[in-house]
Amino acid sequence: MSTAVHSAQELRELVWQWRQDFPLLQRTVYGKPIVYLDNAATTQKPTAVVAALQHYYTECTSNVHRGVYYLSEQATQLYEEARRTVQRFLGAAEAAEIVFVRGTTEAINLVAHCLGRTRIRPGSEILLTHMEHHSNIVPWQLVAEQTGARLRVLPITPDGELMLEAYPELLTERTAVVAVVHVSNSLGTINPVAELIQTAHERGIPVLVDGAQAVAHMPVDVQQLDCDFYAFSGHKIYGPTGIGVLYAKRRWLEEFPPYQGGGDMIRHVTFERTLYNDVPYKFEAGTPNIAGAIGLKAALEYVQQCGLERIAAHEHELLRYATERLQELPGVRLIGTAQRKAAIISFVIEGVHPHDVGTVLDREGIAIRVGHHCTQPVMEFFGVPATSRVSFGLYNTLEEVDRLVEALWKVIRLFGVGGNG
Ligand code: C6P
Repeated sequence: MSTAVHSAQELRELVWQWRQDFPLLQRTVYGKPIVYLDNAATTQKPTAVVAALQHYYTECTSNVHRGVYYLSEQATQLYEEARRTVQRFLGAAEAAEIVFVRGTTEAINLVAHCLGRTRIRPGSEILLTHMEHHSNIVPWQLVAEQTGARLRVLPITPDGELMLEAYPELLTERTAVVAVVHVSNSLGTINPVAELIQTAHERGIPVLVDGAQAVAHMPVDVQQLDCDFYAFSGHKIYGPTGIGVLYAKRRWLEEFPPYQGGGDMIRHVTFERTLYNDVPYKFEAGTPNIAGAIGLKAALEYVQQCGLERIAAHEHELLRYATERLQELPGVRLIGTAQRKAAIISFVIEGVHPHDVGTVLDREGIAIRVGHHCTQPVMEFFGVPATSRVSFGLYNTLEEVDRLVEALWKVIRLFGVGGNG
């Protein structure tokens, strides 16, 4: 099937077809058809992913890289095919640059830990941005404490964009690494990561990109970006929980010491000394999430079959329409109004706590996330304790946006916002 971007009408019809692939979307909550708008937290799973998990568990359960028997060879083949699928999906130069981990959080911890042991020294600087998820702050803080390095932070603007003019001065001869989110999970901002990487590389500084909120919403090519590290989670791209990916250029994986020790990451062990396995296995200690990797392969194939350009075009239309409609509502303030945004809208309603918004919406069958979204520095910047956040996936529709707006009117009337009591 061609993945060329279709007309708006064709896209809408396709979305109704895609929806059939997600059994959960057929269910009701409180007697109402579910409207699932919390895709940044996790996505629903298509039947292809559930079938891939079931196939592994019912047909080839066995461990990988260890057995000489048929089942184990089959499981190993599926697991390694999954690695090659991720490689192609990200445009990586070789499958050995794909490390399976639990998720974005573990991928970032791995890089922080390893850089902490190889490159980060007392006085080193770790450059983050003000819009990072806690997963891309705390691991670096831990490393800074251990090594005597310090964190530096690229500020953001009131629109929720990076203050790019401040970037070059923040890159010094002490900067050991730049770690930046591709798409902000609380603001929706798409950051110009290719430019940030190029500027850092001109100074010989490696860059980690947190792609947790990007890969399901736009095509990503790590060789084009030229990032040193790219992290994402399977469960945010229609795959299983507990599986994620660290892409790292081979030279880093060769240079890094192992992150964890255990089975499968070794070549030879004596009590005196251990010889480590080749990359990427050096970083996959213990029995991996075999089913997860196989499920992730099915998810990536599913997304590619839908077409990331088409998904992006459809979600852009949802974002445009929802932004327009939310702005019509009294007392609504959008948090994050960047020029380039993906699939996420954060907002507050004057005088109403986001938890109340979430609870009223829940009774209408609408699932959104309320809270600080693990980005407390962002909340502090905007002077709010929390926001309500709507985040789209490929299966959301304009009709669902209408239901959201209707439910928000209920909130507005219930709390008498702007005299609408
Ligand atoms: N954000 C959200 O509702 P894990 O938990 O490892 O799969 O992903 C962590 C993570 C890292 N970076 C970004 C930009 C993220 O959005 C997330 C997860 C979820 O926004 C849960 S807090």
